[in-house]
Amino acid sequence: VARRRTLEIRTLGELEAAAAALLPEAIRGYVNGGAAEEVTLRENHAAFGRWTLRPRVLEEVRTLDLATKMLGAEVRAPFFIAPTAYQRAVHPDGERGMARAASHVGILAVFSTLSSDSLEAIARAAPSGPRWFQVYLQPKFVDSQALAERAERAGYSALVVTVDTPVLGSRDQQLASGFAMENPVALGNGRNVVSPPRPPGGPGPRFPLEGGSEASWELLRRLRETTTLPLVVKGLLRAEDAQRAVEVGASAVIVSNHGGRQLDRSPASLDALPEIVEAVGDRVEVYVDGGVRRGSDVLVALALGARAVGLGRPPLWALAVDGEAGVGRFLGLLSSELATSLAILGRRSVQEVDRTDVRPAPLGRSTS
Ligand code: FNR
Ligand code: LAC
Repeated sequence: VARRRTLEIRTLGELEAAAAALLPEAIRGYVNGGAAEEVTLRENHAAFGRWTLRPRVLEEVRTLDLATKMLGAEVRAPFFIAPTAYQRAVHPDGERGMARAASHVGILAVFSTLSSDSLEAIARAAPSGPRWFQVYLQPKFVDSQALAERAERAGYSALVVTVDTPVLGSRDQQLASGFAMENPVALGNGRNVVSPPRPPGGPGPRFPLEGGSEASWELLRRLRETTTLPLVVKGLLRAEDAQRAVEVGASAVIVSNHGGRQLDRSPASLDALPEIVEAVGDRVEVYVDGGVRRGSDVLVALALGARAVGLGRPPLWALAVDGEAGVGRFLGLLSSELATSLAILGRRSVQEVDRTDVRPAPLGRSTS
């Protein structure tokens, strides 16, 4: 299949199609697949269609400002690259290309414990960041601590602890495509870094999770005490969990269902956002990821109280299509869509967007 020239790509939808046309089936199944029947995967995007944006007219919008701050650091737009594993599986530029493209335009990128390049190599590729490191709690706490220390030394400015993955979800599409989780690309952070365990097999009644981590609120508190980096807790869908995360010292939370890859029938991330903003939004920054595909989606999330939104699959599609240049193109596209929507909404700055800018769509409105 011929690669499409990136410049011909005008929307994230076209990017998805271009990536689908060139990725081998197994990699496509891994990237695009969700858990089980993929109800949550579909709902993630559909949830945005349940809100309307309310334009304000004749506002002075000649200069548009997309910049905001995330944990005190200036970022050029209120969206970031969510952590995704094994980026070299989609393109040889891998995490280093992703880091360079994001850093070039001042967009935050978060890198996974399961990166195909080492966290140090990623940092060297784009020394100026902004850049955070995502931690999967390891079976032994000392190994999680070691990852945290390496990230701190390499200049990452926050730790994102993903807490929604005691075991990987049942990924029907991924399995059907033939993708094997075991070592698809060399793990950049070392052979002893483990991925969350695969779902247990065999008849019950007891399922020891081989290679599982002793994740607990107490361990999160210990991690908090052993690092000077701010802690961001990723993968929350309930107000009471967000409260506990703040109690153990999180500086921010990411409302997320892992891109619909974990528990099918868990709520769309956007649907869980309001209760979490209500519970902790006055104390910590709240971000959300899952299903963001348009500049107008970003505005809806901001209006509902998110400080910024993460994108997981779209930057991978961009990387697949044209490596580092593709990611640059993707970031440009989303920024320009966001600026367009912001102007027509009648807001000069993304920081001015508030709850009055959205209203629930009338029931029965069709969603995408
Ligand atoms: C992910 N995600 C993820 N999250 C995480 O904390 N660590 C990881 O290693 C990964 N790996 C990963 C791989 C792939 C292929 C995907 C698609 C996702 C979840 C990711 O950070 C994010 O929560 C979702 O991808 C957001 O949903 P969208 O933007 O893909 O709809
Ligand atoms: C995934 C894991 C690795 O979603 O986070 O595939």
